[in-house]
Amino acid sequence: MLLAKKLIGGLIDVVSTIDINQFVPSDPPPPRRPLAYAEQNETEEERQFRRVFQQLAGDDMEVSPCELQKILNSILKKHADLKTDGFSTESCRSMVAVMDSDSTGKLGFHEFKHLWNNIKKWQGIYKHYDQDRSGVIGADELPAAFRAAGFPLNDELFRMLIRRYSDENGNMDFDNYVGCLVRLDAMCRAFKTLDKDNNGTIKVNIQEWLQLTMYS
Ligand SMILES: [Ca+2]
Ligand SMILES: [Ca+2]
Ligand SMILES: [Ca+2]
Repeated sequence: MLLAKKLIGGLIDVVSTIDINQFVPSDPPPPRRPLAYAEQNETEEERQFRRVFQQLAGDDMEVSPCELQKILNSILKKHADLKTDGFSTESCRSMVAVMDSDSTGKLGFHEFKHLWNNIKKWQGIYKHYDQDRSGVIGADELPAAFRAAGFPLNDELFRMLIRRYSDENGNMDFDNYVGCLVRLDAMCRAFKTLDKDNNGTIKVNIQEWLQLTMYS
């Protein structure tokens, strides 16, 4: 019995090479606050950002997947050092879904700002870890870049992400990189929320599992 336990224990140690405590997903977007409260307590930077947001979001003050696509692709045009074939509709729908914490189907000010800050942070990492200045993150550059972003995955997971998000030469362009990180970040954040005792395992039922995986 003890031996069996030891064997199983050993096996689990071998299998779980990922330490949950080394994962650093971003904080969740803050809850929606009354506009009057938000405006009173804003820094000058936030006020400026809100003015820009108001222009981008239009009358409903929320950014739809289609608006997000237009915003991101118009910004990308100014960054010749980031190789990309443009953010796709599907990728923008997925990003809105994982950032939409109040389930409006669009991004409100705080949700958008949160996504924006993450993209800015990840763009810095992308440029830094694109060591051969090819404009894309090669398979050899990916582990260090993702570790810097707070996601120390194991080799198997990196291989899986390369199959899913990189081209046939193993290169990840900028829009695929952002799409991958937005999803990874959101899934890790959701996991940490469910892993209340922080032991690296969660128990979910089919409903919770589908909510987690299908709306992203
Ligand atoms: Ca792409
Ligand atoms: Ca929303
Ligand atoms: Ca590169």
